[in-house]
Amino acid sequence: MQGQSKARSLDRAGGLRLPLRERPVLLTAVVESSALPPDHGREVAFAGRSNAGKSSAINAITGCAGLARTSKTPGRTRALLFFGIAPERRIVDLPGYGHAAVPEPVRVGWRALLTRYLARRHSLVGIFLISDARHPITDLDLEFLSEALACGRPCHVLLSKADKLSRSGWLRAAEQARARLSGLPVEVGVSPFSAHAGLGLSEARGRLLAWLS
Ligand SMILES: Nc1nc2c(ncn2[C@@H]2O[C@H](COP(=O)(O)OP(=O)(O)O)[C@@H](O)[C@H]2O)c(=O)[nH]1
Ligand SMILES: [Mg+2]
Repeated sequence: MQGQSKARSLDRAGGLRLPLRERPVLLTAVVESSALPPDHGREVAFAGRSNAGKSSAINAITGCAGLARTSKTPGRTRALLFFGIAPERRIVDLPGYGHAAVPEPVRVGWRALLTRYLARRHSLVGIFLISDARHPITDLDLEFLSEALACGRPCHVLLSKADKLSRSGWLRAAEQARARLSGLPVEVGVSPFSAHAGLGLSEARGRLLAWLS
């Protein structure tokens, strides 16, 4: 399934090389642990609240518009979406948390799936947490990060939609986010990001490739 990769241009950032598929593909959408794809190779997950900009970040970072569908309706992604971007290399779009309209039993199911995934998945080598630059890092974000770090997963925060702020606005947002994360047991980097304007894009690609290489 993951054959025929052709080198594409994501490898410019940081001089890292990874043969990327010409077209990343949706491998599978998973709603229960038993359906996870084989746990070998490496994968990087994108987490965050519903509507934070996860799917847009995936599309921008892979340079593949429309790969992860983006939506103005929060809470649409109800499964872990696995995208193959190179042989044995995957990106995972995690279900967004914090959407009030999701019924409690569904939410409990997601939590259980996510907890298990974070704790047990050998190929999970890094996590981008996407958080809207216009809003403070939420308690749910902190909870997620604490859990992921406790499972030994390196995390990096992308402050999304930075194009909606002035430069001084996103610089301040990054500073406030760093202060908010300073109590975590492991240092978590914070970068302003815009899927629409390309801000922070090559840095994010460099980090993705470093994790996946
Ligand atoms: N201005 C701006 N809007 C964005 C950006 N990234 C995402 N959005 C918008 O935010 C909404 C939610 O984005 P989406 O990627 O679907 O979020 P997800 O629910 O976390 O996957 C959509 O309307 C996007 O167009 C960005 O960098 N800049
Ligand atoms: Mg999404």
